Amino acid sequence: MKLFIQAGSGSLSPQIIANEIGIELELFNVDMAAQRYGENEYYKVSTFSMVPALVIDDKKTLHETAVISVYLADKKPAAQLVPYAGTFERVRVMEMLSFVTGEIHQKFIPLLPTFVNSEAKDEFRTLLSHNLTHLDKQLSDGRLYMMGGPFGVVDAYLISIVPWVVRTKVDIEHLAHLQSYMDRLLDRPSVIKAMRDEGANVTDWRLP
Ligand SMILES: N[C@@H](CCC(=O)N[C@@H](CS)C(=O)NCC(=O)O)C(=O)O
Repeated sequence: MKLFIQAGSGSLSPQIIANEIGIELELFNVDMAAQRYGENEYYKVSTFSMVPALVIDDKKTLHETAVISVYLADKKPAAQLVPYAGTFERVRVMEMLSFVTGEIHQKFIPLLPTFVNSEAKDEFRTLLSHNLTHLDKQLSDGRLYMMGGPFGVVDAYLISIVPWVVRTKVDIEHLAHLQSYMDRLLDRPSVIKAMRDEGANVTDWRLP
């Protein structure tokens, strides 16, 4: 399978999941700044014109970080990266993935260098801080991973995007549980490999 990625983006999440279950994905780095909006070269691969996109075969291309991550995780149920379909635990994971996509991932986007003015950016920082505090509270009972069980798709997604707090200047100094969670995830071999495969170094992702 081919995975279209952009280094340093949420596309790291499906790479981590693939590493966890030992699936070799063919990676293609897309320069999204050159490919935005419209029917450009990448549009032939991804009608969403976004990364990640997973090309499964010549008829099936799958989009959305959370969905691709779950699709891959389901390939090896014994790895327990996502609960079985039909269980309430699975729905809880879907709930959290939806929260991560809409309320965290997409709240970061206006803070990356864009057209958004500084007052609006401050609003997004406040929103993000609020949403990240929710994660910190969830971790406060001493759990190692976000859903209270083994490492899974939610953790893979979060470690792909929460480190953006550094470059977007979102203060998480007071969120001690979240900070040690991030540190723990950055020690994980599947995460280290995914970053290396993108040409990144885990130390660059650690909180200062
Ligand atoms: N809803 C998508 C969002 C993915 C996303 O925001 N991708 C960004 C890179 S992090 C992108 O491809 N942006 C294209 C653009 O800005 O033109 C998902 O969850 O995968």
